Amino acid sequence: MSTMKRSMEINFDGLVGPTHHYAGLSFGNEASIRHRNQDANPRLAAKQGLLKMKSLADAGFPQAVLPPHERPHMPALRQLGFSGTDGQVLAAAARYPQLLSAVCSASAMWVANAATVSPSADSSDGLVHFTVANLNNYFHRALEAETTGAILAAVFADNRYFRHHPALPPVALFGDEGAANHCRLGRYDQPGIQLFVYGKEGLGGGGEPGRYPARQTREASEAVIRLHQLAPERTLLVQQNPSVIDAGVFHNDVIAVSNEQVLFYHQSAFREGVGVRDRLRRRLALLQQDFMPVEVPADRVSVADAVRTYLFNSQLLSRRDGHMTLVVPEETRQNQGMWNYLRELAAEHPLIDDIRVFNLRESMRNGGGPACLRLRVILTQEEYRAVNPRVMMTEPLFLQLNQWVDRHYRDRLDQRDLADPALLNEVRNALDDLTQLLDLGNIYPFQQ
Ligand code: SUG
Repeated sequence: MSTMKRSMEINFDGLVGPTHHYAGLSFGNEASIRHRNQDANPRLAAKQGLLKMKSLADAGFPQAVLPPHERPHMPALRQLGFSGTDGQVLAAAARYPQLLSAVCSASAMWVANAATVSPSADSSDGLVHFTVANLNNYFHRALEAETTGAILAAVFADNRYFRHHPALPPVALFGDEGAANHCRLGRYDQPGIQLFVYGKEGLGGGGEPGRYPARQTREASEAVIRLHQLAPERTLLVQQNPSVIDAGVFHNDVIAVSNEQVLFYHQSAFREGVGVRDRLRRRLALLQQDFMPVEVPADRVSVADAVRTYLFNSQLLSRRDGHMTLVVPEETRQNQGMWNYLRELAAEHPLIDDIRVFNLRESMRNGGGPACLRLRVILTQEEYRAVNPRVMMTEPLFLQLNQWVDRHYRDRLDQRDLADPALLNEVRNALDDLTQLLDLGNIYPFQQ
């Protein structure tokens, strides 16, 4: 096979925005609730993310960056009846702290929820498909869809290769959380199997969690399968175990991660248990592809510990030598049992032989680990050349973005700062600079 055809996975990480704070907005995400109203450090948060991007780029993994969104989201406040100057709108909204927090949330950093992406090897029209996630379970996240669409269109602009679908209708029946509930198995340059993991059936039946919401519906996943032109035999739709959602696994990527032929997951992740493994193996065998499941038993890692440490919210990345690196958050190293497990895994597994640890504490305190912060896109060389090159992480871009963060970000932010009109101006100035730095055109409401 010629090198022209070689495909790769690029991780696009969300850059943390200047209004990063802890508002307790996501019921069912225990870290978000636990850290509500604590002081946040947006500057540190952005730098922790940048460091992960740069270290992985330096280690040879293709890495890119996606910009934050405009917050406070003034159009949303105006739509809700706040009026007057921007300062007056903010002052009036400050009387509703949760609402103001929602329109200021930097949640767009968790780009695993930005969209579902299917590689061209899997789609019947041979294009890379993107469906923006509606994230309609929570108001603060539902605000992301429009700008996410604009950003993806600016980064993947060439319609000879890329096909963009707008978010599904923003109603409960079609709750869609993007790639966080989607795994792909198979070699990058060959047709693979896409695993869609839903939390409940929107029309009922099938059971659902009792305590916490199931965010992804089966109906949403089915719509994405149709939009992306995926043949039914190349997909698998399975239900998340309702009891793990009730234990704080609000997205499937908190309990499972895939890469090429490997699926690394907890024994309790799926409602139908081992059946998922057997079906995946059969489907991959039909494509003449291997399957290497790593099922972590409950007596080795409890679901509670998985949620606390984010073991499975890791990135499993292919190296050029054919082996894999597992990227985990610092919290896994702090837990002795978890760390012992990881060391054994790396010593014994034929492919996963390298563990990299990152301190992502600012994001983790809102329930966002390494995998939440990235959107994976599998591309051929030709498709890769059609991506906006300015978003690729390089030494100069890393330095520029760090300086940009130093110039524009505060090192302390809490709920009371959000109504400050100076913050709005700081954000707009920062984003204006950034769109130029990354050559994105006008993607934000304030630039229209
Ligand atoms: O949607 N947290 C995000 C975390 C998303 C993690 N992403 C993945 N698992 N892929 C969420 O719950 C908390 C915001 C706050 O409370 O301030 C928040 O939105």
